[in-house]
Amino acid sequence: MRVITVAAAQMGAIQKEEEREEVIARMINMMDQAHRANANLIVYPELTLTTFFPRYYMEDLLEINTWFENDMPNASTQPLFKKAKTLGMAMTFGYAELTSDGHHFNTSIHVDATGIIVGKYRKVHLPGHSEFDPTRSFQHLEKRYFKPGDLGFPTYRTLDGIFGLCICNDRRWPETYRCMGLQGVEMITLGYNTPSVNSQKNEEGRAKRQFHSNLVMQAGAYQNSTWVVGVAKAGDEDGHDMCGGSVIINPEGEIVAEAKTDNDELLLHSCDLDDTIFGKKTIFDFARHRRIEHYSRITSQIGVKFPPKS
Ligand code: ING
Repeated sequence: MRVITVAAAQMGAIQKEEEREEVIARMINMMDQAHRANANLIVYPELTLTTFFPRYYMEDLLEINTWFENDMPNASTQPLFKKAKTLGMAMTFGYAELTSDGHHFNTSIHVDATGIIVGKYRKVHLPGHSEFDPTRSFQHLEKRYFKPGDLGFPTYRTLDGIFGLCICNDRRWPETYRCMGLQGVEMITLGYNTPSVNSQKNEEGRAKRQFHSNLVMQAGAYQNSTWVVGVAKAGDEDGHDMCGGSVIINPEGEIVAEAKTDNDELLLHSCDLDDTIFGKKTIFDFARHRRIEHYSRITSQIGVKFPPKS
């Protein structure tokens, strides 16, 4: 038995004007709640510290950079790191990272109970677009504000297991999970900011979005025999509704905990990392079953190449 009590800390809406300090206070409040429930690890959403700013079209780099963190920890997040260390709580959270050499990433980190950053990931699959798109009911400018991640899909050993990170749109791509599955990952933590409607297909509403969000995480968990913790930033941000529905999914792909509200809401579940072993030793024993001689398209081809017309 390698049981970890996981707290999935869904965050309700963060308005554009909300200061980081206010958000950190909410995060600390949830960490206290998680500690009272004897949690070892708390998982926060993507871009936890601010509103989902890629919905806004900006041109001025100084304005854009106000949404980014230069260092981590920094003055605003230090209280969160200090609280976590005091409580002996590990945490993962996402933020907009501006590197010292001027690169912008959508980043997530895993901080262990002693305050050491043991895992870092930069979002690889950036959805949306880079220029203002008047045909969309709202903008989704991640390709404008972030560079694709340059760290690959790392895994790392902590809490007596093998952990990995991904972020939001990454969860929709099977390659994400398999790259970590091929490293023996036992728990993947991810955050998401998912608008409740499709900006290019208004009839695609929250129910369908929630279905797709669960579908891809459950598949990823099952097909790699790993736990998946998916945590939303939810609710109405300045008139833009975001899906909630944070979940904890076991290595058989079953949802074992699910958020009921669109507010700050803590999900708790005791996750035994040993529950990943059976799947990895049987149906998804990659070494025994995979036939990589037939998979070359997956890394040699970016888009579709159609078969010849007869
Ligand atoms: N948000 C959304 C997500 O992947 C999206 C964007 C939604 C893309 C639905 C495609 C379909 O959940 C982020 N931040 O990636």
